[in-house]
Amino acid sequence: MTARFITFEGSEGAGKTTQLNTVKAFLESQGQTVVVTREPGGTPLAERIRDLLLDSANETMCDDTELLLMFAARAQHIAEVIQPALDRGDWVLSDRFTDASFAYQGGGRGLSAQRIAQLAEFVQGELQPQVTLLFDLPIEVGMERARARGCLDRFERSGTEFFERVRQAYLAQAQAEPMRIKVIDAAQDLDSVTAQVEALCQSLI
Ligand code: T5A
Repeated sequence: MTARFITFEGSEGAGKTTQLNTVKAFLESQGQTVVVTREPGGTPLAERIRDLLLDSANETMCDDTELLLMFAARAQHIAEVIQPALDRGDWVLSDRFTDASFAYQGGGRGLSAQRIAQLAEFVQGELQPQVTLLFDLPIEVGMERARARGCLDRFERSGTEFFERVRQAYLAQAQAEPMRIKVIDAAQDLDSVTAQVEALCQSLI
């Protein structure tokens, strides 16, 4: 079995984490070894960087610092978790990866895509997810779900316009790379979204 790297993307409250578990259950039912991880984070050091990034007290963080911290966490995550798992032949399911940097720091914050691509090349070289599930839904629906969970982090406090730019950047990526990025209609009820993901699972193996 070829090792597979699958990432889960979308704006806030899109249901990525919920559906990552659907894919994990499917792969394990097929006898596969699955490593579940997330970004920013996934290792003790990268989780500390995540805390800095999400802490709403860090409201003065400038956009370049945010971008560099995302890639610093990613470098650690690749070295410590993702690459070793792929080398072992395991599957890796990551709740977000570099597409999020293009969508949030590129689309949302307005940083240059070329600069982000340079960092991606520097940090990950040829490493790319083979499949990315993009959970797309109207911003208000996702924010309603996120709000229902409790207090909002530094990103979740951003305005609707920021998230609209994030959403459009994700959709543009999906249009540019239709073979890798599969768009899921995440506005539907849980059972319907799960059914869409289960249908895709069949094509993974
Ligand atoms: N970030 C990250 C960047 O800016 N750049 C980067 O490079 C990277 C890697 C943290 C933040 O970091 C930013 C983006 C983020 O703002 P995160 O931890 O993934 O990233 O944060 P969130 O996107 O905020 O994660 P959420 O947990 O809010 O969203 P999920 O995982 O998409 O949603 P999930 O599955 O937890 O579901 C949210 C709620 O909705 C319910 C669930 O039960 C849950 O309560 N739900 C549904 N309800 C109704 N219908 C459905 N279909 C539902 N699906 C789930």
